[in-house]
Amino acid sequence: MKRRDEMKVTLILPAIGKKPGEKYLKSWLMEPLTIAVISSLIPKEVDREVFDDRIESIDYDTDTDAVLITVETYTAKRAYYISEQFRKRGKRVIMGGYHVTLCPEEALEHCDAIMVNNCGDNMKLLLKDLKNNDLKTCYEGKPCIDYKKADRSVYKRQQKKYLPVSLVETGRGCFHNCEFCSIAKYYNSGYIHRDVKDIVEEMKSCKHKLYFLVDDSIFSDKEFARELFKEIKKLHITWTTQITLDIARDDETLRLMKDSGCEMVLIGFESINSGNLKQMNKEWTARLGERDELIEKIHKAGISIYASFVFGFDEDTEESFIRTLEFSKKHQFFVIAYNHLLAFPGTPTYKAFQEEGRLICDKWWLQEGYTFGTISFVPKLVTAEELRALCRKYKTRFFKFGSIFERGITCFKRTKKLYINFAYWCINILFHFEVDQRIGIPVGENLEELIK
Ligand code: B12
Ligand code: SF4
Repeated sequence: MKRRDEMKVTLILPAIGKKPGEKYLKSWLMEPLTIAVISSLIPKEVDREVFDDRIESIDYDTDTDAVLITVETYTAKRAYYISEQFRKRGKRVIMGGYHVTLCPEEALEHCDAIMVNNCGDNMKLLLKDLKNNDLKTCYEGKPCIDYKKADRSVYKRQQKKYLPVSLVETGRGCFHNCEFCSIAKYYNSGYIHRDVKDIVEEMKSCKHKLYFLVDDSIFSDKEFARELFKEIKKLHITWTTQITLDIARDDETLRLMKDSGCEMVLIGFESINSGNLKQMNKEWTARLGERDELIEKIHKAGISIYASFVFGFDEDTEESFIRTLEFSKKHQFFVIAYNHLLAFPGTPTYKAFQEEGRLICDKWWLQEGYTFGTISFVPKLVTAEELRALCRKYKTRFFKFGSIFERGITCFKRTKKLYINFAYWCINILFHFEVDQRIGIPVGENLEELIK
């Protein structure tokens, strides 16, 4: 219960959905960094509570002055439901995040106010208006990343339920402009990073010794990346991040990265078909030169690769899956993602599909009965159902035990570090079982159940 004179806010991370009677998908259970960063922007004198919808029930009757909900496209349906519950009880609801920035009008139909773009200094203004009962409908943030340290105290209650990885943000945005990517739209193809000192100080305060440096493309600012890697080296830790393939063209930075404890990088290859890369405006990766050679360089530097591919572009057929699986096996990737293309609102891909009349449902994220893995557009050379089945089929092949075993031997040859080999087996076995677990998860459903 809050004191009469103090202000209290309730921060909520909505979940995507879950199958009835089952727990939330394990690999989605990372520390809720967005909530920790928002909390760090709220002055100490304001009381706060957090509900992580993925793992706990939300108390809709909580005594609070305002409810702040972060919204991604996949969580929009659930966010709107949660908002409705609070508004029915007379509480004010404010929403922010990717989906709200990309679809502000839609979000405003479901809450009292929105924050567009990053929060930063605008949080103070929002809290002042809340206190004075003068809430505006829209707060326009700007791309920024100027906080000192995420407030990790918000994880404490539920720490054991999260994956044992510390998320620390280093940068936001990316200079590229891939047509399907929400980040390109949200950050207007720009990149911003935090101060190296702040990052390192925050890393020192983290619980786990394995770090995920949250960045859309850490090699966007080479000077910054080099300086950061030099400082991280002093911490003697192990880390991973998202990067573009062009890192392999810079031997010196690649070496610094490895020396500072980087053991794996996530690279979005998206497609090995040049026509598809052209369609998505990512043909620059093909222009980098021999893709195989660059991958080899990263592996030779002692860094594993989490390779991400997207299927459903205009030249994709089953042949693309066959070739991608061969490519993945040839390079013995640590782990892969074979996702289907998604038309995220606000992206050029969305606009193109809409203009071509290829969207099966305009607002698929709110569609009744929509499940994870459902294709929301009409692909060119296969049907939507075939595309969904092909993603499942080839993921299953990559993660079958024989393939895990074979790649496990390569992993051991590439690194003798026991914890990396241990991580390899844990992740691959988890993904083996999750291929079917994630397909068909009803978006926005079964989240009031007690099993979470
Ligand atoms: C870490 C991460 C994950 C993790 C954990 C996700 C989680 N929610 O816990 C994992 C690996 C599990 C994951 C999975 C997926 N992810 Co992800 N993920 C990220 C990543 C890299 C970082 C998220 C983060 O912590 N950011 C740091 C915080 C501080 O930034 P922020 O969220 O933008 O918050 C700031 C502002 O937006 C604003 N704000 C946000 N909310 C609110 C609320 C209020 C009230 C206010 C005032 C302000 C405000 O203020 C904050 C501070 O400035 C982002 C990309 C990115 N750079 O953010 C993608 C991203 C969020 N993921 C994305 C996607 C698509 C997915 C998947 C669907 C991929 C897939 N096909 O399976 C799944 C979905 C599962 C899920 N959501 O749990 C997309 C979402 C696009 C969209 N339109 O919604 C993003 C943007 C990546 C991209 N390239 O487009 N993801
Ligand atoms: S390189 Fe990655 S982060 Fe950058 S625009 Fe393309 S998909 Fe988005």
